[in-house]
Amino acid sequence: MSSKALDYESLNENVKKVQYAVRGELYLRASELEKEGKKIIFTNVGNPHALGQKPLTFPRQVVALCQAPFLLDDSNVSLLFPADAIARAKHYLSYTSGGLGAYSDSRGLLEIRKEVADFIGRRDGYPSDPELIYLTDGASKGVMQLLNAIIRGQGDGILVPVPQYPLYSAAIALFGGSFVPYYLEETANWGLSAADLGQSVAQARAKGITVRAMVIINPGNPTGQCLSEANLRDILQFCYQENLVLLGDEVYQQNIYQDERPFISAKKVLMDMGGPISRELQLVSFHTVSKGYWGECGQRGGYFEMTNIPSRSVEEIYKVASISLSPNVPAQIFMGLMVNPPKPGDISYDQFVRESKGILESLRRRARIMTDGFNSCMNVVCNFTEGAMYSFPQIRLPPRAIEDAKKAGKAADVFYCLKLLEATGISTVPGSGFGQKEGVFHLRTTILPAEEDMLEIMESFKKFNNEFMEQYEDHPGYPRM
Ligand code: DCS
Repeated sequence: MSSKALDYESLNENVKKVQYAVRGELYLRASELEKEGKKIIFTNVGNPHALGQKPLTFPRQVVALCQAPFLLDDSNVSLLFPADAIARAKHYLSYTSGGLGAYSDSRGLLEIRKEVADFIGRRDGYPSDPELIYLTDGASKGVMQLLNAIIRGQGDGILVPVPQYPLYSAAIALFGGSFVPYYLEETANWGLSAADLGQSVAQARAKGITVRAMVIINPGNPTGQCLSEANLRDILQFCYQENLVLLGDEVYQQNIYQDERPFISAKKVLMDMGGPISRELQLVSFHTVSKGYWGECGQRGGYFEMTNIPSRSVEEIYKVASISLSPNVPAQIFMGLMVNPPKPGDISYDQFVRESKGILESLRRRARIMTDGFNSCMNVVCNFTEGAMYSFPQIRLPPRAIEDAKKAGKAADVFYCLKLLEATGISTVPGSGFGQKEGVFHLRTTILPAEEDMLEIMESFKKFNNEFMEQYEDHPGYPRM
């Protein structure tokens, strides 16, 4: 009998090739254990509200009113909602034709794109054009739209940092392109060098691959580093020389936990450089409502901004966005609120600042507790989480542990993470899901568990880890790192 199109054997091979570790084997096992009644600490996804983070009040008030506009006609509305939230909801509703239940333009509502452009202008000190800003269902959809537009076939390569967030490897596989890794240097705090970049491109070209674009994740996921201005300049120069589009994933721009390297956007550095590069280098930058102190992952709101992309290509990207009709309209409003939050003097301003600062300061303390905790463990070393939402400790697995993993038919880091999960309920992602140098093992955890639980979690991690290491070291207790 001939196979049917949705039989596994006859599926699109690109679909089968996709791997996505953040919801992979560890996550599935954790879900099973949870069903059996074990308490699981889900640190595998950067999903702050799932770990207890409370939503900011003002944006939820505005969106609640937009979702239930009849409340605006209720005589009690001003007892339940502050006047600035009411005014803002009316303002947003006046932009839509039919409220939140109606499709918007496929690029998103123009007025919200203008709010985004104003935000970018204030942030970078250079004007931004709302016609070059598209709103999306989370940053993921934007990244996929752009990769889809760039990748023409297997001969097209995309330069991606390793370790990387697997959206990139997965989407490149799905669209049938080639993944071209460039390695971040752990001993240099996950920095990158232009020389290594050149080598990665040369190696890909030797295999007949046309490298078309380069991805940067700043601040990094899973690595947590913040790129310096000098680093960004080198990257831009490199892309210019090599004729690459730069895809700047800047979803963690609000998540900064040190003062030495504040977030600087690739767009600002490009504009600061001036000259031909600033008018010619093609750059697309991504942002989201899922991260920062918003953490509104479930709302699925994002945008991308295109710089130096010719208008015919912008039109084509618009056409493809139109196939999905419209990005989520409630999410667009979250985006408007994120880029244009309450201002000094507004009724909701103090509360907004109190809530957002509270979240950010706590994340900063948690980043420190986690890094210090990991560094106090046997055979574990961890760079400080300068930004983003993750810790990415290196786990130096003894040879006998690696052998046992092989016997169990598991990658060594998967083996370690599964044992950690069974022993402690801590659900992490093995480093191999993000790409690893040969023979080097990591795990990724978020820094998102509640602050009051953090010390206990790190204690339980340490107890498991040190017992594991003692069990597998040939000379237990020596050497310790
Ligand atoms: N880019 C990076 C670097 C991310 O880490 C994520 C989400 C996204 C884009 C996409 O986010 P949205 O589509 O929600 O805007 N990070 C995932 C992760 O590693 N854990 O949780 C989600």
